[in-house]
Amino acid sequence: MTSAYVPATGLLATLDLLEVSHGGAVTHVRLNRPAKRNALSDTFIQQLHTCFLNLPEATRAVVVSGAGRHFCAGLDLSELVERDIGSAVLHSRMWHAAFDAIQFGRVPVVAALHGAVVGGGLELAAACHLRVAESSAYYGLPEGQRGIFVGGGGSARIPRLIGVARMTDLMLTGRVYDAPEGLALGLSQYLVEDGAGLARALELAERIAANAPISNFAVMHALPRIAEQAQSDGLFTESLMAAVAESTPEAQTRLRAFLEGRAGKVVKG
Ligand code: 1HE
Repeated sequence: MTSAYVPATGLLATLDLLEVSHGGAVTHVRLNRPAKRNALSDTFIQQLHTCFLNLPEATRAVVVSGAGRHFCAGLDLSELVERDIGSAVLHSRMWHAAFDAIQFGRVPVVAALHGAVVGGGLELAAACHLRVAESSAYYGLPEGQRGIFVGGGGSARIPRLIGVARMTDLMLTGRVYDAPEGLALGLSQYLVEDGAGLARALELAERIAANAPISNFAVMHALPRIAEQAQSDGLFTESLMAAVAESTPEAQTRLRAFLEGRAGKVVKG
């Protein structure tokens, strides 16, 4: 499936820590620093940010994967030199901006995970909208052992996936979850054999890309916000979002297609 993908040109092609390619409406962003297990240097974070701010107009969904034996080893520890408090806050905020551009960007993002998904690598995976894990994937937050704390949005995003108690356990004890545990706990939504993750993620992304953009937007932007609202506020937000989506010409076209027997039925997977 990846063979149909063509390398990005222009700005995205200049991002040397990423390998970006396009296959129609799906863009594949591969973390491309395998010799360092895709450890996230400052430049790497900036390139990810640039990439997600500059996705082509035609992109409707993205897949993020990692080159080499691991998805991502997290923060590049070699850059963790002494920082004063001000620059440490700005460093963390740089990660937040980049990962917000993923979570609250224009299109849904599917992560294809294998090997180590640790520290900032897990924070990156948590900023994506769906996660497909290969059997080799494992999850950890070694920040506790390194004498630091999460700074890439993990404390806000990971408990929303697995709960505060499980994140506390990962950080205090250095516990590592394997791929089946990750599936059961909600770190991934899909579990596939080794080597099958990227193809599955691309297939899901293609399915996502076929949805109406306004529906995908609502899922990405309204769902997490409604989850944080009081129920009555959430219900009101839902009504507004539903009304916006329903009133688009694309919704009208799609509804008519179903009623006239021209659209697919919901069938068992
Ligand atoms: C690195 C990093 C890194 C590898 N920063 N250089 N993250 C961690 O604490 C995880 C640290 N890494 C590991 O536990 C292991 O490297 C792995 C389990 C991910 C992979 O093991 P392995 O045996 O495949 O590779 P390796 O031999 O350990 O590493 C290969 C090279 O990558 C080696 O460099 P080389 O020059 O000796 O070849 C490693 O030093 C280098 N490398 N991981 C820098 N993380 C916003 S806050 C986020 C806070 C965090 O993310 S803390 C968690 C950091």
